[in-house]
Parts: sequence; C-alpha cells; structure tokens
Amino acid sequence: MSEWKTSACILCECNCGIQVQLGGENDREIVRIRGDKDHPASQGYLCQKASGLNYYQNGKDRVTSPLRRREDGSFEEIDWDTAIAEVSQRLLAVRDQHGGDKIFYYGGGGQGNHLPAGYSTGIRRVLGMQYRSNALAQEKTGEFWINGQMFGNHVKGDFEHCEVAIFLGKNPWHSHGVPRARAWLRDFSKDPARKMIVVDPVATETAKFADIHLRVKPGTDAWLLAAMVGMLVQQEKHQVDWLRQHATGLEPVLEAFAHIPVADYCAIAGIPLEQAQQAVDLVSGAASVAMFEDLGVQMNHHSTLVSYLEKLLWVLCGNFGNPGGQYIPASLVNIAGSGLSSRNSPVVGAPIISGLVPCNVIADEILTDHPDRYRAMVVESANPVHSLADTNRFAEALRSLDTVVVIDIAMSETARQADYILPASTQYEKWEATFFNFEFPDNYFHLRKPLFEAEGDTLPEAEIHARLVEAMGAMPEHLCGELLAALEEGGRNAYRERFMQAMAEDPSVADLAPVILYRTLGPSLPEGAAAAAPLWPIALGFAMKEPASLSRAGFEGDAFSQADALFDAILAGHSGIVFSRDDQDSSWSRLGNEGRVRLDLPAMLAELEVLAQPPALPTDEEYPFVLMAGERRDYSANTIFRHAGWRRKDPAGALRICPDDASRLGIAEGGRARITTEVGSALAPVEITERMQPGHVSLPNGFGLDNEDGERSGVAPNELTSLEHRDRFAGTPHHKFVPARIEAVA
Ligand SMILES: Nc1nc2c(c(=O)[nH]1)N[C@H]1C(S)=C(S)[C@@H](COP(=O)(O)OP(=O)(O)OC[C@H]3O[C@@H](n4cnc5c(=O)[nH]c(N)nc54)[C@H](O)[C@@H]3O)O[C@H]1N2
Ligand SMILES: Nc1nc2c(c(=O)[nH]1)N[C@H]1C(S)=C(S)[C@@H](COP(=O)(O)OP(=O)(O)OC[C@H]3O[C@@H](n4cnc5c(=O)[nH]c(N)nc54)[C@H](O)[C@@H]3O)O[C@H]1N2
Ligand code: SF4
Ligand SMILES: [Mo]
Repeated sequence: MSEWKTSACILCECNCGIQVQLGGENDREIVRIRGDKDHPASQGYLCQKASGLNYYQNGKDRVTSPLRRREDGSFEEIDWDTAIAEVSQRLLAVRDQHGGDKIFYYGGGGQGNHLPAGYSTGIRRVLGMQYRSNALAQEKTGEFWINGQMFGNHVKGDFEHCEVAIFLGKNPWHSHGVPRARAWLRDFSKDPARKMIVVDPVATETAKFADIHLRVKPGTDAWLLAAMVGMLVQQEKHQVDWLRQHATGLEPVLEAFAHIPVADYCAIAGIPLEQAQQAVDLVSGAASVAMFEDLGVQMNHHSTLVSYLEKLLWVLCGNFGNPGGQYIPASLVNIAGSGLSSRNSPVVGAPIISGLVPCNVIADEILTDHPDRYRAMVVESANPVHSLADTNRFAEALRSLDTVVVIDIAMSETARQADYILPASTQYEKWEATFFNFEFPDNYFHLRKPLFEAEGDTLPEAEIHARLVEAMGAMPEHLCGELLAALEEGGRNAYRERFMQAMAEDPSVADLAPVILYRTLGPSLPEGAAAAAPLWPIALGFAMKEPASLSRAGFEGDAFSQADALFDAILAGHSGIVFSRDDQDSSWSRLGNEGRVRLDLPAMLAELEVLAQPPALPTDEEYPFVLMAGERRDYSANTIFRHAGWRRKDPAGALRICPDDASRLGIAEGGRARITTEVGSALAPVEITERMQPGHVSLPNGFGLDNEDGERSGVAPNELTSLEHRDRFAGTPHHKFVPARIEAVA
C-alpha cells in the first residue's frame, strides 16, 4: 500500500482534513480515506460523505481538453493556444463593442476551491468587468447586509463554548457548518448544563437532539421571531445595562416591539405560546447564546427581516463579544463582505450586496433588449444552470449571449451552454485552499498540496488566468522582469519593495497582482506551489491588520517578518495551520459603528408592518403544498459529484411527504408522485415519513444531473423553481417555499 497523503474534503465549508492512499491504475484513484488527526479544526473527524471522494476525482463527464462549440451545438477539441487566443479575442471584442460592464463573472469557487476567484481579478480588470455574482447571492446576502449594518462586519456563533445553541432553518447533522458537527451534536446534547433550540418545520436529525423544537409552519419564522423579540421587550428581559454601554438605537427598537401581538403571531407560526415562552426564558436566562441561521430561513419568505429579528433576539440579551456568544472571526480574505453598493444592477435595478448581483435577476438582465444587458459571461467553478432558480430560463439566457466561457473540470449543465470550455485540473490535481475560515478563538487555514498529476490537457486556474491576461496583452512583462531580478538579487525584501512601488505607481497592478505573483514569486516556492503565491500579500495584509492575533498564534516580529513567517508556515503546513489566536477583545476591535452594535435599522423596523398581513400559506387550490426544493441529506453535495454511484442510499432522491397527505392523495410507500409547480413538473419516488408536517414536502439538493452517458438520477430542483419568488431586499430566492401540486402516479 502506498503512503498516506494529506488533503481536505471539498464537499462542504468545513473542509475537514483527510489522509488518503492512492491506488488503481497508475495510482490515479483514491482508494482509502481517513480523517487527518493533525488538522486543527476537524481533528480526525469525517462524515460519511468524504468516503466517496474518488467519485469526484474519477467521476463522470470529465473534460480533458479545451472545447469549442460548433455551429450545430456539438463541441470540438481545440488546443490551449487556440482556446486562449480565441477566448481573449472574443471577450475583448465584447468589451470594445459594448463595454466591459456587459461581461458578467459568475462563480470563482465552490466548497473547496477559492483560489480561482482570487486569480480572476486579472481578467476582470483588463476587460473592465463590473458585475459579478456567485452562490452567496442566493443564500447569504440578506444576512450579510444585516450584519454589515448592525456590526459593520461578519458575525458567527461560538458553538464550542455556548450555553444555549439555536439552529434556525439549519440542519447541521447533514449540512455541518460547525466543525465535527455530528460529534458535537452528540456531546452537546449529553451535557445537562447546555440546551439546544431548533426552529424547523421538519423533525430533522438535529431537531431530535433539541431540548426545544419549535416546529414552525413553513415560511412563518418572521412571525415567530417577532413574537419572541416582542416577549423579551414586553417582559423587560433584555439586558438594559449592557445595551446602554455597547449598543445604539435601543429606544426605537423597544418602541417597535412594545405592541407586537405576541399570542397572535405565535398562533400564525403554529407554535404554542408556552413553548415560545420557554424558549425566550432559556435565551434570556443563559450566560451565552450562539445562533446559526441557514437556508431554511434564508431561502424563504421575509428572509432579510428574519436575519434582523434573529440577531435582535440574542443581541438584546447581550450575546456579542462574550464567551459562547457571537464573535467576529479573523479573516485572511473576507468573502462575506457586508456593504450595499451605491450602484444597483444595470437592468433590473436590484441592490448589490457584498459586490454580488442577486442570482435571481441575472437571467432577466440578459433576456431583454435593454441597452445595458449583459452580452457575455465567464463562469468558473460553479454550475448556475443547475443551481439557480429556473434552470431552463438560465440556460436560455446563456445561449442568447455573444460569448460564454466556462472553466470547469466537467461537462456540467452550465458547460453544455458554453461557447468555450476551459478544462481545469481537479482540486486534487493542483494547489488549492478555501477562505471559509471562520473559527474562534483559533482560526485555521489549510493550503492543500496536489495528490495527482493533472489529468489530460487540464490546467489549474492560476495558469489559465495568467495565460488569458498575457493573451490580452495586459501582463506587465517589464515589471515581471524587474520583479524576478529583484527576487534573485535581494530576496523577498527587495521583491516586496519593487512590488509596493509598482502598486503605488499604477493602481491596476493590485488587480493583476495574483497573476504577476504567480509568474514571478511562484516559481521560487517549494514543491511547485506557484499557485499559492498570492497568499503572500494576503499574509502581509493580515499582519498589518491583526498583529496581535498573529503573534498569539506564534508569528512574532514586525509586520514583514510576521507575514513571511505566516506564509512559509502555510506553505509547509500540509495539514492546515492556526493563523490567528483571538481573545474576547478581538471581536470588539473588529466591530464597526465606532465599537457599538447598531440596533435600529429603520427599513427593517418599518418592514415589521408586513406581519400584520397573514402569511403566504399554501391555500391555493392549484398549488396546495409547500415544496422545499433542495434539502441537504446523507448523500447530497451540491453538484460536486457528477457520478450517482457515490450514493449508498436513496439514489433517486425521494420526495418526502407525511403519512396523512400520502394517504389522502393515494400514494403508497415506494410509489411515485408527480410534482408540479408554476414553472415545471417532475416525477419522483416517494418516502412517507413523520418528519414532514401536513402540506409540506421536500426534494433533495443537487440531484438530477444529466450525465453524458444519458443517465439522470433524480429531480433537478431548479426545474421547479421560479425567478419571481425572491426577497424584496436581498433578492434571494424562496427555494424552501415553492408552491406545488402533488399527485399520485400509477
Ligand atoms: N449533505 C450536504 N451537506 C451540505 C450541502 C449539501 O449539498 N449536502 N451543501 C452545503 C451548503 S452549500 C450549504 S449553504 C449548507 C446548507 O445547510 P442547511 O441550511 O442546513 O440545509 P437545508 O437542508 O437546505 O435547509 C436547512 C433546514 O431548513 C429547514 N426548513 C425548511 N423550511 C423552513 C422554514 O420555513 N423555516 C425554518 N425555520 N426552517 C425551514 C429544513 O427542514 C432543513 O432542515 O449545507 C452545506 N452542507
Ligand atoms: N433549489 C435550490 N437550489 C440551490 C440550493 C437549494 O437549496 N435549493 N442551494 C444553493 C446553494 S446554498 C449553493 S452553495 C449552490 C451551489 O451551486 P454552485 O455554486 O453552482 O456550485 P456547485 O454545485 O458546487 O458546482 C460546482 C461546479 O464546480 C465544478 N468544479 C469542481 N471542482 C472544480 C475546480 O477545481 N475547478 C473548477 N473550475 N470547477 C470545479 C463542478 O464540476 C461543478 O460544475 O446551489 C444553490 N442552489
Ligand atoms: S463535514 Fe463531511 S462533507 Fe463536510 S468537509 Fe467534513 S467530511 Fe466533508
Ligand atoms: Mo450554499
């Protein structure tokens, strides 16, 4: 057997450390996988999904050569020089004819790979691309916006140390999001001093661990949370002294919640008043409360308002900057962002949060004759045809563009709509990393070394982007020569000085920095880690911003030496390293708003008025059910695996429905049902289960991929979802609340 090599699982944001043995023909397969005990966050933990990773590395539909679309829609192989030259020419032509703001960038990273987004700043600068988006703009932007206003930063709950844990529309048993989630859930629930509240219409695996399961009616969380905040305020259970010291805008909030009809709102949400009261008492009586809101509320009615209410609930009880409450993580690269752009999206006029155009408006900004419509798109490391609402309309939008370039490892549903497919090496064939680094008090970064040589004619994104910038004539070759000379003669110090001088002279150098670093500093890095070169200025940025956290993590000296030491440790630390060690003050020093929490958000307080109207419950005769389109389950992982063989159970992705609904509709266990929505219709096998409540059905996330061999397993959820149903603030979709009709199929 071969030696154990280290890497990470790439299936969810936890990116647990793995150790693998390679085997099979030419050692091209991952044959054994175990948890890496040296990984500082996962400490040897893995969930059942990681064992299938060879289905990613050796899955179906791999693209191994650049491809160009022919007139008849089929693809032909071309060589890299041709591909890079033609892609560059076509994008430059769109820029010259229509303006670079008509070229849209989508994606840049999935659950395991965030280096591509870093590299993409080069072509985005050269082409003058202004608009971009990714999956965060169909889940997290509402929460980011609220966080930005209240805290001026991204906040997270400290589940490691909290007394009370709340999961709101979140099922960590399956979806993780906290390290070692299953082990954590088991340990937490055994500790009599700690309590868990789960808000979920479904009796999930996580809900079974809860001390209080608030089994809301789908889509009514805003009423429940408004009632809970109302109880706190009306019963004067909020922490007045703490709030006077650490927050602003308390009075308007107290006023707004003084007359919330608590009992009525609980009734609307389907929660007994006493149970809501128990939950409020737990929250207000606890030394610390940690909260995690996720897709159950973020892809649902009133999602931005819910984010605000959720935060009021814990912050009114003083749960920021305390052990076990919420903290602001140290960040090497802040992928969350929080600001609202001053500019809206060009056609629909949608708000742009964290620099991201809401996913649900992109197709509408293409399928129009508006002069500002997008004309071309670069999609990288994402599968928006499958993952965004209304699959068919998004595919139609892509086909109507002048030029679509997809950078992917596989022939995805999105790649099928491309004019050019540039084949990337997999995450196990190149250096990779993610910026999902949100832990506290220690925070971690893991640069992964390749396990395999690149397959066929594939290239890492770093190389693809460098070649594109070069072909566009925008690589500053003279500067690169000087940087190489400086590095050779004076080492990293001389190199740094030359680089900083160049950036001061020409602002475009900052955006080109990743490809310049890759071409100049890159070749000097150990073990061929050229693609990691952009981490060096990132380390320097962190040293300038957070010298104390860095020095507590063991990196001493002035900013330059701290940064060099951190960068070298990242390069050498194949199981991940601690880059930041915080203390309680760290969160306070990262808090915006002059060090105080801002409580009163006028737009949100005004929005409370919508709760006077009844919720959009499914009363419609045509679509009497609420369909949750995209539940996380044992064997779902976005569209990272294209080979259904990895699923050890439920390969076709059953529609889950409660026994009463099933018998009323005449559907038997093992039978099939037709699901029909405003935009589409699909067939699925049925699982009858008490976990669902009446009127609520669910389909899994990530199913229904079309393999090149003609296989399709399960329902593609976004063939059933619509672009129209979206949040009025953040534009995030209502994927967890799709009006649907269910019928038995003989
Ligand atoms: N196994 C697996 N894990 C994953 C992924 C995967 O594809 N598969 N994807 C990863 C990604 S990208 C993400 S963003 C996370 C998402 O992780 P989660 O948000 O935990 O995943 P979901 O299952 O989509 O939705 C969470 C819960 O919301 C509940 N819910 C539905 N409607 C409502 C409602 O009206 N109110 C409330 N309060 N709850 C409701 C559902 O019952 C479900 O339990 O998972 C990550 N982890
Ligand atoms: N209806 C409904 N829709 C949903 C959801 C839902 O709950 N319901 N969940 C949403 C959520 S939370 C998310 S995060 C999105 C996820 O959706 P997307 O952001 O579109 O991401 P993935 O499905 O992870 O697709 C990743 C793509 O990257 C490719 N890839 C893998 N490794 C590499 C690599 O190293 N380089 C390159 N260039 N490509 C690579 C894969 O082949 C795949 O095509 O889906 C969303 N869509
Ligand atoms: S929790 Fe599971 S899916 Fe997520 S990274 Fe760890 S092993 Fe992979
Ligand atoms: Mo996600």
